[in-house]
Amino acid sequence: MGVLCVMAPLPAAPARADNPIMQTIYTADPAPLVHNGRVYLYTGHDEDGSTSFTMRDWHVYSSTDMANWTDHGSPMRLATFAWADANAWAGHVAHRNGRFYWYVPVRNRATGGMAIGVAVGDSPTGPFRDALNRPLVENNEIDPNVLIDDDGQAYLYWGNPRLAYVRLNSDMISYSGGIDYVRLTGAGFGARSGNTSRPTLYEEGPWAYKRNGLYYTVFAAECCSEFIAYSTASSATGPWTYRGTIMPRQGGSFTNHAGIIDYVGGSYFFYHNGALPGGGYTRSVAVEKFAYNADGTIPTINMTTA
Ligand code: FUB
Repeated sequence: MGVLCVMAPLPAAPARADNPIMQTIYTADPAPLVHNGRVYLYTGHDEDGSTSFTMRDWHVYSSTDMANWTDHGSPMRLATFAWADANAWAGHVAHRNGRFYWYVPVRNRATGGMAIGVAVGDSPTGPFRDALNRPLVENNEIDPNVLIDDDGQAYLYWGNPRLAYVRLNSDMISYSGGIDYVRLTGAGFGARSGNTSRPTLYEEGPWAYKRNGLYYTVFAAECCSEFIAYSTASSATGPWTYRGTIMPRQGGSFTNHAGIIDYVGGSYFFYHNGALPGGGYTRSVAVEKFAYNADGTIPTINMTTA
């Protein structure tokens, strides 16, 4: 689809263009959220000239028509988490209790390992503050994603190389029980070929959600470069069945990262690529409109530039 671009300094202002959505800064790791008739798009930010991951803040955009986007600036950065010192990587925002919970992986200064923090805000555009002043989860893995099931149970998934989850309490900033690990099997997540320590295609970036009674986990597969694949299940904890590729390897970025929403009668697949001049570490978020097949499976989706 021909989409948009934005970019206006604060105060927020609308603008329009084509894929990639933002064309004046590099953005990565899209996490869309539909709230009160508006799409909020949370992204990471690759800094100019990056030759490795140089990511220090996150950005927020919003739209009511998927064509004109408003830039809400950068309401959250590494400094939001006093215990973090690097790697403002792929996050996810969930809405509950009238609040917005932004889960992000960052490097813990004390351990040097990755940890998942959670910030909270009263508005989808912030301000956000560290909800705990310490990590929520610490197992040196990345890419948190939340699914709130119909019975109210919220699950926080994350992981590279494993796929882990915990059951969040209703306060969304604590969890009960220990960390569970999804059994990664070829039937569940696709068999990986070649000599590798990873048994399946699953690499990172889980995007778990429920639609029409079916649970989906969309994920970045088989780095590098990555393609986007997915699995489905009849419960939030599996067992999962591998369903194949959604987005093939395309776009000149060695990573990809998906987020999916339904909005005003359409379904939208967000991802990132290397469409803007730069290199593998200067990525850009884009979006494609698509339609689910009648059986709930997802068709192949190709990247577009307009
Ligand atoms: O943007 C940093 C990392 O690259 C993310 O955490 C991964 O999902 C990959 O996109």
